[in-house]
Parts: sequence; structure tokens; C-alpha cells
Amino acid sequence: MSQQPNFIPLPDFQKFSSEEMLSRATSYYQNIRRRRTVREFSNQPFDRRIIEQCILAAGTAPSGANLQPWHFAVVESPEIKSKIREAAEIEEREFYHHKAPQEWLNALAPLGTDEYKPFLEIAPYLIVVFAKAYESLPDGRKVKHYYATESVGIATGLLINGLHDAGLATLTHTPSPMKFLNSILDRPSNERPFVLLVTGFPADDARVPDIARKPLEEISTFH
Ligand code: IYR
Repeated sequence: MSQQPNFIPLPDFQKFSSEEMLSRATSYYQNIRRRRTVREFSNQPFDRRIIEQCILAAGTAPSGANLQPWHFAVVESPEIKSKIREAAEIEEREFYHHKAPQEWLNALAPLGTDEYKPFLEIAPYLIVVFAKAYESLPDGRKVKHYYATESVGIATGLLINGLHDAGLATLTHTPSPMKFLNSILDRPSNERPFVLLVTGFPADDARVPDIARKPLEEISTFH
């Protein structure tokens, strides 16, 4: 038996004048263009409620059949951060010295990345985003999640945007493979690590690669 839909009037939609819309869109762009992926973090702590609000924001993302196929594991414990660093560096050593084809290493060269991941211990929080391919019900049945990867990607975008807007820097880190995160964080097998978001203030002397974003003409067509 499928459930009947239940509709309510659209709540809280805001309408603005045309000028205000343009001004808001411009401000949004001017703010988000300041976001840079940072690899040099300060250990300065900050209020955990900031992360909680950003996770709530991420949880508003559209998702396949509204099944909300995400889990956000927030790591603050120095012991767990050390375990994650150790496991990630094992994978990364393998990647940089054996697995990565030269073409991939060439593509990464402008970013100056390597197998050392001190930020995994320095930054105050690591947010591990998991994607759930299905939900396991208590009776053992499985509920399939549709478009789980796309949905979690959108939620992660909202999360990154929220953290940036709150005045924090992030690094989207994907040690590969990162199944070790399930065992370290004791997450069930229906959850697949999607991305690890290193979150904190940039180090005072943080530097970022001198790279640019593509212009509007290159990333869009209007039909
Ligand atoms: N996971 C590795 C390699 C890496 C891959 C991509 I694609 C990047 O944009 C950056 C790094 C690492 O974190 O160093």
C-alpha cells in the first residue's frame, strides 16, 4: 500500500523586487567567490553549534524521493583525528607513490598536494559526510535510496557554503579508498564515506595556489 500525498500551502517563500533580486544574487556571488580550499589550518577552536546549524542547513538539501540519504559524523576527539590521519596517510602514500597515473599527478601538480595530511590533526573539526545507498529497517528490510550520490553532493555543497558564510575555511578531502572511516567512526556498512570536510580557521600564514575560476562564457550557455 502506498501512502497518499498530503499537501500544505508553500510556507515562507520570499518575493523580492527585481533590483533586490539582482543585488542579492550579486552579494551571494561576491561572498562565495571568496571561498578557497585551504590546506593550512589553525588549531583555534570555535563553537560547535556553528557546525550544528550548518549541518541542519545541509539537511535541507533536495534528495531523491526526499529520503535524505546522508549522515554527518563530526570528529573533535584528538585520538580519533590521529587515527584518521594515520589511516589516510597510508592510503595517500600508496596513491602518490604507486597508484596514481602520471596524468593524475600532473593534474594535481598546481595544487602542491602530497601524502602528508597534518591538517587532519590540526583543524578543530573533521566532518565526514556519508552517503547511504539504502536504509536498513529494524525488521531487516532495506529501503532503496534514489540518486544518493547526487543528493549527498548537493547537501555537501550547502554545508560548504554555510561554513564559509559563517567565517570558516574547509578542505574537501577524499583519501582513496576511505572505507577505513567506517571502522574508525563505527558507521554501518550501508553508509559510504563521500567526503571528509576539514573545518576550521586558516592558519595565520595560510597560502593557497594561484589558480583561477573559469569565466561565465566558458561555463554557461543561454538558450
Ligand atoms: N586524495 C589525494 C589526491 C588528490 C586528488 C584530487 I582529484 C584533488 O583535487 C586533490 C588531491 C590527496 O588528498 O592528496
